[in-house]
Amino acid sequence: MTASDHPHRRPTRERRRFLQGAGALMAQAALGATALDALAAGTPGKVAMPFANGERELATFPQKRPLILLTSRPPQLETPFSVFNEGILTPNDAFFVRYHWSGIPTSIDPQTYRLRIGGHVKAPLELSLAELKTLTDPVEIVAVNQCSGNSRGFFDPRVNGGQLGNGAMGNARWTGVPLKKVLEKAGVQPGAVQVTFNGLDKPPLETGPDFVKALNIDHALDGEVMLAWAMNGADLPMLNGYPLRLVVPGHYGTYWVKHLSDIQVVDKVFDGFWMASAYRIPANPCACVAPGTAPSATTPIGRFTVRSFITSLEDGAKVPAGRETVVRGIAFDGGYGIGEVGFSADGGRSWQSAKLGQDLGRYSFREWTAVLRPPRRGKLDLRVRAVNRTGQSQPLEALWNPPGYMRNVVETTRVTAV
Ligand SMILES: Nc1nc2c(c(=O)[nH]1)N[C@H]1C(S)=C(S)[C@@H](COP(=O)(O)O)O[C@H]1N2
Ligand SMILES: [Mo]
Repeated sequence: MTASDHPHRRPTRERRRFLQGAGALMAQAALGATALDALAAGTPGKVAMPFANGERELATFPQKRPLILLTSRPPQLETPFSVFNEGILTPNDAFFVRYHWSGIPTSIDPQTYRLRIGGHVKAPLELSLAELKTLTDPVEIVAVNQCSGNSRGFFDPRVNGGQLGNGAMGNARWTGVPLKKVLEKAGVQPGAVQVTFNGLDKPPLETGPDFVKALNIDHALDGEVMLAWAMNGADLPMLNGYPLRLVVPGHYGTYWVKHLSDIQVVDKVFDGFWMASAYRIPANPCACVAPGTAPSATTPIGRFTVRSFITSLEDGAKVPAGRETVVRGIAFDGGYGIGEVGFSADGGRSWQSAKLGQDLGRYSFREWTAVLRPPRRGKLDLRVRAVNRTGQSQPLEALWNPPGYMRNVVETTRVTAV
């Protein structure tokens, strides 16, 4: 089955009306602060995550369908998990939203917007959006964006931070130019060590550290890191970084700086708060420590761990006994590509190889399907475990670290054959 075979959800009347409203906003590439409040205020429903204090409201923000509300100032929205069964690409209006500071841009004029490139370069640049789009041939890549703290709500013992379910991830086709081309135009000077990225959002008070991220120079010049202005064939939604964001394939969302406005080449390791103090993981192969303990050394978070999910059946679903049910899901990793997906219908005692779907590239979600045929009525523990092309896989017991990052335990979906 391919992405195009998936039944796409028909827009309800409500949704269509909202999208029309969002279209009007999109035309001006603006989100009024009052519009944000008014739209967020109309909560169309509630959901409950399967962990303590997991009750959440659904909220509609401009250009977004109802999403799971974590915070409204700044907007932090999670994708309802059922969306991942709609198709392999996550629709823009369902894509999750993560910000650190409430000072987010609500209106950006694409005519006056500029991207500055400076620091340890031969010729500092200032590019308009139009200049950037015509600098070189645009490139496209399908890549997963996932927050480091995706699934944090499942950590046991619990940890501080946004109590996310599994919806702080999404897969999109990104269009833009390789960062390398822009850096080459500016001319990187010998002695360059890292490149820093800053966006137009700001902390509400000047004492808060501005959200600035850095990549090592080799990574920044690898030809894959990209400055993207479109996702899934449309302008970036405002809340996903209009008019330009960094796309760092295979790497956690923290590096995917939104509303990107300033790039600096630096000749030492950047020591800003969001690199030196936050988004760091235990510096050991599992990025884990014994629950409740602290790591002795940390390092900046990097590539995604391997993950896989069942998307076609929810916990508590009923399946027919004695008949076949095709179970479907997704798998992804940090960019080596999924090699194999194992599916178990007996809590991990026996495994069958799932069938892999269309390959949209090694950074994309990979669809898988497996046939379930419960011989008799009763409860079933369905498990899914992916292995990437370098042999990395998922642990059977959850790994733990203090910030609640990189969760990738083998997932269990409990269903009943009836
Ligand atoms: N300018 C800016 N870019 C940002 C952030 C931010 O707070 N400000 N958060 C980062 C984090 S932690 C994540 S997970 C991703 C989320 O991308 P999304 O909101 O488009 O889903 O954006 C990243 N880029
Ligand atoms: Mo994140």
